[in-house]
Amino acid sequence: MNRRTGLIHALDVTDREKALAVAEAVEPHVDAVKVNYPLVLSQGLEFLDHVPGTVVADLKVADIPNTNRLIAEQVNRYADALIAHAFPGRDSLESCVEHFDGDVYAVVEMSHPGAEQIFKRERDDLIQTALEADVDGVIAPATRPQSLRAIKEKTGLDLLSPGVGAQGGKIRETLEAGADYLIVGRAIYRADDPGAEAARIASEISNYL
Ligand code: OMP
Repeated sequence: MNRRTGLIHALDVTDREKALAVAEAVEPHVDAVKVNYPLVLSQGLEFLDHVPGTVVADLKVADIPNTNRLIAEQVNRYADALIAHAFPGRDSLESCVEHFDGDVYAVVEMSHPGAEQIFKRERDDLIQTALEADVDGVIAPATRPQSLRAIKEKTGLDLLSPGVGAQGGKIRETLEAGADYLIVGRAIYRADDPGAEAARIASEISNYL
């Protein structure tokens, strides 16, 4: 993905008109729009054809290699990047890398409090799996800048970081810890003026990149 603003909007909106309006409004200020199950399940994969700019399909693909292949082949037509879990293992992740035409990003530590239970403990193995599968970047938490720093040091890969805003992560801390892109959802799509809020966040990011 080409970094222009360092901002990715998580369009976790299920209403069609609202999703279209937000996608249009944020487009000048973001490097990509990330879509997740709430939007894909409510509007269908075909809806992604209406999202302007670069589309990241956050389907957190996490299955056996053959099923991952089938998923990647379905998403190829609709998205420029795909998010997959590293925990099913190297063969599963490699299947995404092999069969998805765009960038593949692997989740190595999640941002929510429950991720302390398993992800944090297994992080180094997940990083190793991501590196062996030759992914294009990793997803790591803005809610834990120390983890971010360690993940950046160990991978040297592009780091896409969710958790700024609604989950408590801070823009400056996250970028200083090594994030290359911030993934921001609710702080933007719930704002009175999502376009203006995306512009404001992109401008703040530009101070630190
Ligand atoms: P907000 O918390 O509303 O800014 O949204 C964050 C977005 O990032 C949502 O789409 C989450 O599903 C996603 N996300 C996380 O919040 N934490 C993670 O550890 C991983 C992701 C993700 O893979 O994008």
